[in-house]
Amino acid sequence: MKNMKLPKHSILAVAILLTWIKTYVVYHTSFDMKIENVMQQVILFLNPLSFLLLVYGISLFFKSVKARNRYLLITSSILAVILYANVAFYRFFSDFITLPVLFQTSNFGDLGASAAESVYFTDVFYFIDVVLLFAAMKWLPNAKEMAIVKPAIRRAYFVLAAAVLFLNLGLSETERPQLLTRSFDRELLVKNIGTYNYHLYDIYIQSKSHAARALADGSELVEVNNYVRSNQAEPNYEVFGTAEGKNVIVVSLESLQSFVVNEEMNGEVVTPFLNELTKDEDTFYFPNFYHQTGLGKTSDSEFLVENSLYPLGGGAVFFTHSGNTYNSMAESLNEKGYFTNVMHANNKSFWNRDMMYNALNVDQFYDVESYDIAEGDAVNWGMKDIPFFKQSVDHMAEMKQPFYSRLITLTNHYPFHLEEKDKFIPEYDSNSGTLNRYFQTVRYMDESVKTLFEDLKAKGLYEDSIIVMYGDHYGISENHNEAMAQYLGKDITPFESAQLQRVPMFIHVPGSNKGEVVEEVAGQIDIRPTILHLLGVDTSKDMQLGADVFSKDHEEFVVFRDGRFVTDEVVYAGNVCYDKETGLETDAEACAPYIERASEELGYSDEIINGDLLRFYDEKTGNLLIDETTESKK
Ligand code: GP9
Ligand code: MN
Repeated sequence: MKNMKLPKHSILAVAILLTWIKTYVVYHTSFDMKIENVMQQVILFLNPLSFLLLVYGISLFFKSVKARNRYLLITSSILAVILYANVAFYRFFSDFITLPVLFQTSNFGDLGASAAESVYFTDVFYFIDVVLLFAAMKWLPNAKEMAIVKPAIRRAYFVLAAAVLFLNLGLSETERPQLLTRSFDRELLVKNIGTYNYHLYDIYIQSKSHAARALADGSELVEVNNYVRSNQAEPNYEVFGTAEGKNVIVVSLESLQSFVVNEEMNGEVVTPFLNELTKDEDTFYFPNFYHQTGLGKTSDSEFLVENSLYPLGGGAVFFTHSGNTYNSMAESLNEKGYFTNVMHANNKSFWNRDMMYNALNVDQFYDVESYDIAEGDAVNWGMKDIPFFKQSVDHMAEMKQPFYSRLITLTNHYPFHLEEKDKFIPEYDSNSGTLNRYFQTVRYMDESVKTLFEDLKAKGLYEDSIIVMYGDHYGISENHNEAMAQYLGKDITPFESAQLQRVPMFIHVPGSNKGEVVEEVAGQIDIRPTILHLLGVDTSKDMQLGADVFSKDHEEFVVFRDGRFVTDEVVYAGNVCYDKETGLETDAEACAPYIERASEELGYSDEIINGDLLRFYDEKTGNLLIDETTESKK
């Protein structure tokens, strides 16, 4: 061994290789990550490398052997502790660590108790790379030699590290577009960018929102409060309280847009059951209802429903602000004695739901673990909607009443795949496979909603419940404009694009006999006050930007998250003012007064979220808590 000529920096290479291989082995042995194809496997293998090259590479700047080796060992140990902490955490929570978890003191009790139980003697193997590195330093002949590193070599090394990072990000982007901007899920992040990079990303996201929060002192609320109060809508007392005490079932209809409702596709009815509902005597149907989501998609729509505030313009608020104080609909209904819950047969960490639901005071989250997904019950993104509804209603039958359940469907999700037996109508015939299949999955969704109603009746829950259903966001993006133009028989102008953001909304009140088609222009932000008023809950103190759609004061003015807006007369899109009736460009004057209002309203919402301002607000009294004593209300 003494005579062997090893490369000068072999100890650096050894450190990188050991941690790299160990991390990859740990991915497979200690986390349950679903790897669906070879590319995902390649990314998983590659993903620790860029970070390891970078941190261990810092050793190239050291001038003494001792300091360099100590740095390598300490780094290796810290990384081993981080990875191991994730392993131990995962054993209990099936999730990766995120900063807010460490700072949420309420979690600590759980963490401590769980940690003790989830440590085994064999866990020393998670530190095997540290031990081997230590051994290598002792026995590798040149580990005790110092090589002078030329700046050019060092530069080349870091260029290589950066190249690996970009290769990694590039491959991930093809596997999962918009991964970093939308965040999605911790598992997806770890799968794609690796545990270590994931922690950096997490620190970045969390510190950004912490900084804005630290600067806010609550004085910002005065102006926001004035705006909210001046737009307050008085309840309509013909409707107010008509569903008092009933169970509330809110259904998020994945990717459902209004353009399929009451329409046909090549002679096939697409939504037969929903079409019936639009004419039903117990159903209010809103054809001029718009989604207001941003990058957070489904989760943004949930945010709108729970908080009657806008989601954020960049990133997903479920990820960036799950540590905020909120006065959610779940919280209001909790106080009225409701058992509040969300049902969604997906990983609980998806969209950071587990964290956000805590912040929203949701009593229980029925995630994928609460469902029995038999062979053939899953397609596309997960459990099919029909069995999902069935098992959800089974859960409801066990609940203490009244309950507020939010159900999130999944089958009608891009890329809209279905098994043959679930295709009730043929595909469409455009150049877009996505749009062609969309009609089929929507048809399946329609069928699933029908079964939901039947299941509720069968369990005797129907009469005592109200059912609110809304499309969460668009399903067909502008990439399919040509195909959409073929289907709609008209060009997709910015006006049409805005109109395509209509999603259906239904409020079904069994036995009410008051059902009608409500033409009012409204948006997802209005769902909360509308439901609360139906239940007879006062919202006059709520810090909200939506209004009860049944109220005479409800304003026909819907702001999209990207600043477009729609009123009863105009549509403002692509910086052009359109006449709502004709779809033709109209006098900019007609839009002018609303342009500022739209950005003002979005701005207030952003202020509330970024400054975590609801911690300075007492929703019971409507008082602003703007002095030191407020600091304790976190
Ligand atoms: C996943 C579901 C779909 O849990 O919410 O997410 P989306 O991509 O529609 O936001
Ligand atoms: Mn969705």
